[in-house]
Amino acid sequence: MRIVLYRGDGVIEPWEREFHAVMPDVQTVTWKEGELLAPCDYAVLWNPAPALLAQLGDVKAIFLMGAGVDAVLKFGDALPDVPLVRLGDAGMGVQMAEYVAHAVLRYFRRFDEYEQQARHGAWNPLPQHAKEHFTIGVMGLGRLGMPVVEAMRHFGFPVRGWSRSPKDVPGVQTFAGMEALGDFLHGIRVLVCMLPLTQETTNLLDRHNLGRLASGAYLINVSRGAILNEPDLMTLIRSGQIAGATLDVFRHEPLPAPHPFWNEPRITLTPHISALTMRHDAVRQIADKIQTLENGEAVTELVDRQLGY
Ligand code: OXD
Repeated sequence: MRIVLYRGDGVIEPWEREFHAVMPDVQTVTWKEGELLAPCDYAVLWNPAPALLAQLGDVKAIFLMGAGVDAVLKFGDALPDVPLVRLGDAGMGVQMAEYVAHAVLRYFRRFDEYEQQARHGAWNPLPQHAKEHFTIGVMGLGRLGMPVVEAMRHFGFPVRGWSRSPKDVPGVQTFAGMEALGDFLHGIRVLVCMLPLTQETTNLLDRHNLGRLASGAYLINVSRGAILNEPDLMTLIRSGQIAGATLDVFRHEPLPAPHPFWNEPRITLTPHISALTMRHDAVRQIADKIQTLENGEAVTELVDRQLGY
């Protein structure tokens, strides 16, 4: 069996090593711009080049090395008509839960304010926030959203969840669809965005929707930067309507040097690290799914191109 491995960032060697360890009988193939690809059974990709995609019409499936599919679906009809499989929770769910729990607790226990105070030599205990008024709203209740919901429940926060289609989650007030978005957002203290980037979610977090949160709310975005209207967030932060944000993803990555987010102390930035792909877990998962497909069975995490995830 031959598998072509490709990443837009060129970091292929560690993936090749992992594939050889997990699937010793498989021949891995690399590809460079301008080359003709020899026939392959499967493709495993991240941020693919259009010229490679154009040569994948005969593979049995394309696997992605991550959970997000926007960087591939943007090619539309140029994407070969073969099954497209995203990564499931390959060690990413727990990392998301760690990242979000850290950010929420930092705001809830006012560590952000204590950091500022300490810089000015101020010893000044602040009143505690009341947990019952610190509602956490999680947008996206999929494989990566649910560990976040569970972590928030573990700490005893009131939790709301919003998803495209109705979901029943014990102990969580759930809302579904655009018609319920206003009710979901109303009065939330910390909004956590875990949504996939689709036509519907692009710019969803704009001045109007963020303005529905509680006064002094916080935003945590760990999914895709283009879901957030960045100038609108700056306006709301400057007005005090939004007290702070923790952002791991941006419309343009790396975040450009002159971007106003860099100099805004109420925004905490990280370089798209909230849930790093664990190579070994990912390759194990892909290997299992290849076996499943070879057995003629259906795999999970098959991308629905209409829905966009
Ligand atoms: C992903 C990502 O989609 O790393 O997996 O953003």
